Amino acid sequence: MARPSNTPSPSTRNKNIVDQAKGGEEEDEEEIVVSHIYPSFMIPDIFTGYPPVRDALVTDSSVAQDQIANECRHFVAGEDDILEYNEHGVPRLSRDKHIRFLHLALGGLPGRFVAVDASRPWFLYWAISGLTILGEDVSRYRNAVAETARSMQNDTGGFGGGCRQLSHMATSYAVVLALALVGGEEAFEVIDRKAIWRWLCRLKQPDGGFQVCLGGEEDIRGAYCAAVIIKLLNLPLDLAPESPAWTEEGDKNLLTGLGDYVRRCQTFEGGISGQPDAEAHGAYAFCALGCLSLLGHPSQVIPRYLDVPRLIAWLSSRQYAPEGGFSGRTNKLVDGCYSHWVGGCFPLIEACLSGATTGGADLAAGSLPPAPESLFSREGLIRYILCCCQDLTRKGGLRDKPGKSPDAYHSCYVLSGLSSAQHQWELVPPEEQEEEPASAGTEPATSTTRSVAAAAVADPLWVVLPYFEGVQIFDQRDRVRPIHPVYAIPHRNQQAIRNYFLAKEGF
Ligand code: FPP
Ligand code: K
Ligand code: ZN
Repeated sequence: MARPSNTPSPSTRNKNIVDQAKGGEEEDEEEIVVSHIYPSFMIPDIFTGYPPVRDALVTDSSVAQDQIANECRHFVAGEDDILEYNEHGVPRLSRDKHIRFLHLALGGLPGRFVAVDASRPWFLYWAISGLTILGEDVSRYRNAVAETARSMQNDTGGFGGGCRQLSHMATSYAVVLALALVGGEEAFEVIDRKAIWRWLCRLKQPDGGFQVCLGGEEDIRGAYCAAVIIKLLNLPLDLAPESPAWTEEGDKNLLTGLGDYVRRCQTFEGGISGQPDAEAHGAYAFCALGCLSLLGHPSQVIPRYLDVPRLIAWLSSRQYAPEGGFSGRTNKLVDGCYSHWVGGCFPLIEACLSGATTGGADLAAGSLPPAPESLFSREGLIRYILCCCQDLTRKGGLRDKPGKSPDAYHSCYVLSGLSSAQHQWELVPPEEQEEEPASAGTEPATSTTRSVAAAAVADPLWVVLPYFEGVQIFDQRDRVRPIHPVYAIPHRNQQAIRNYFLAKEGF
């Protein structure tokens, strides 16, 4: 149902904000329309009104912010004519359209895509991951992905963006995840593990971090991608002598100093930057938490290296109202992809805090309080995703924000974010973990059955449940598949690839 015709049109305050932002005319008394509560919709005021606190200083950033808040409010407040809202003011997930969009993204692309040729491995991962989250069986792409991956692999280790392109940490990460998603021996056997291990050794730096390619920049993407690759492929941690981090004493390995490198990326704002002394950004917060979560039990490792309360304050500041979605950094706009990069941080933070109740989090300076029920507004994020990020006018697919075109990248990460908003992940505390069997995980797509994700006894044990609040604002049929909070693929796929390589002796 679209907005009932007897409901008020967008507010006059709405116009005021835009005028003011443009540095416009003097207003005597700003007319404040508190909210638009449509009798037939149950939409909390926070998503139908305007932010109570606004920066009085008009800048390009504040103008852009007001315009986007305004535009998103229209969709979130139940005013759009194309969206069909349920009684909570939330539209359905157009699953079939998005599935079609992502299958098409795996086919031939128009000529202008030549500009992103070096990101072909990413397109593989984004489309296949999006399809997986939507419940599609992607094993039909096994052959094609294996062949494409083979053409991108270099004898000197790792995967480039295409045939004979330089190996890069990001493209290698994307290829490994795409192979894990299609699954099966044929896909796993493409990977030259010995070569990728040697290549990672050459990228490892004496200060603990990783370069993203030989002679390239060292940043936190390198730290996260390397940790994921090492874990999924069960690579040995020993350093080859050609590593810049190798020492004669033999006291360093691939993970030595990695936590300290991540620590140096936390900024004065509390967020995480790509490299020490740069600007905090949500994508890098996810890389930091993901990386640390692979170094041991998150409840122990995360507080050892990060100021968690300051990080939580920064992460919380990323969620806006009335939009409901997340921004990537201070004074910037909401964007659907941060549903994953920022939204995906919360399960890791929650896991870190849940250890606090059991003594897992051993902070030198005092202990962390236990996590509250939820550290962000799942409802707000779900509203932003379903109201603002679906392109229903034409071909389907998910997008950054209204007015932007859908693409595979945003489709993948908007859906990943939807998945984390719809599920609750719990981590078994380290001291209880030994008693749990390292059983194969099964996924509760829509049920309330607990499932256990454990690759090996030493790996942190994640348990996933569908998340239910008092009132569920979205249709139960729109609950998407859970994905592992660290690897961003279903835990069944994560286990399959890791177990495959765990069973191998040597390379
Ligand atoms: C700013 O873009 C974006 C960044 C500074 C970082 C982007 C990095 C990632 C999305 C992923 C990195 C992670 C891996 C695993 C490779 P912008 O200025 O266009 O957007 P903004 O205004 O929202 O900050
Ligand atoms: K952006
Ligand atoms: Zn984006």
